Amino acid sequence: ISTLSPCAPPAPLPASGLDRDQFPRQYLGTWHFIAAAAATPAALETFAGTDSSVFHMGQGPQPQRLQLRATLRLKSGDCVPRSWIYLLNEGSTDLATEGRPGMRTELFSSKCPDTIIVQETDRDYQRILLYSRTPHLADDCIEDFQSQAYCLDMEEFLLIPRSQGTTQMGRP
Ligand code: MYR
Repeated sequence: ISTLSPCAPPAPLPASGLDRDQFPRQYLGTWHFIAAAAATPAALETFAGTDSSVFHMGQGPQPQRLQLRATLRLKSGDCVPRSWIYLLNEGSTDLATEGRPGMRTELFSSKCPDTIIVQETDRDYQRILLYSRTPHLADDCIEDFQSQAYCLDMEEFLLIPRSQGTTQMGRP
């Protein structure tokens, strides 16, 4: 062994002392999809045709439900709307997806401000995704995400291109 490099996986958002006044409120609103990482290419395949994508997290009709809407911009230039309902668990920052019983979404803090790391685990894949409040993110923030992914043995990396310009919510 030559050098032991310090390995730091993403830090989970602290669930202890979770304040329902603050959470999930501070994460509502617009997020831009920046990058994804996984151990296998198959886990990232769903994003392979994706150009810049914008997500909007909103409060559902009941406080324990969140509504996520997305406009995915494809490399072809087409925009595809998507939506999900997340169910909040009492005392936790983990999210369940309505209609996807095997799927778990966990939230992690990232070192850069105004970014969040989301880990998705389903029966057959696990991946981490980086979102930012701003469409462009400094390279060192992206590199930092990538090294956290390496730490989790996720060596497949996908930087979401934005060759079609930024898509806008509600304006496909
Ligand atoms: C998918 O494409 O597989 C779904 C992606 C999930 C995107 C999550 C976007 C931002 C997350 C912000 C966290 C808010 C939690 C209250």
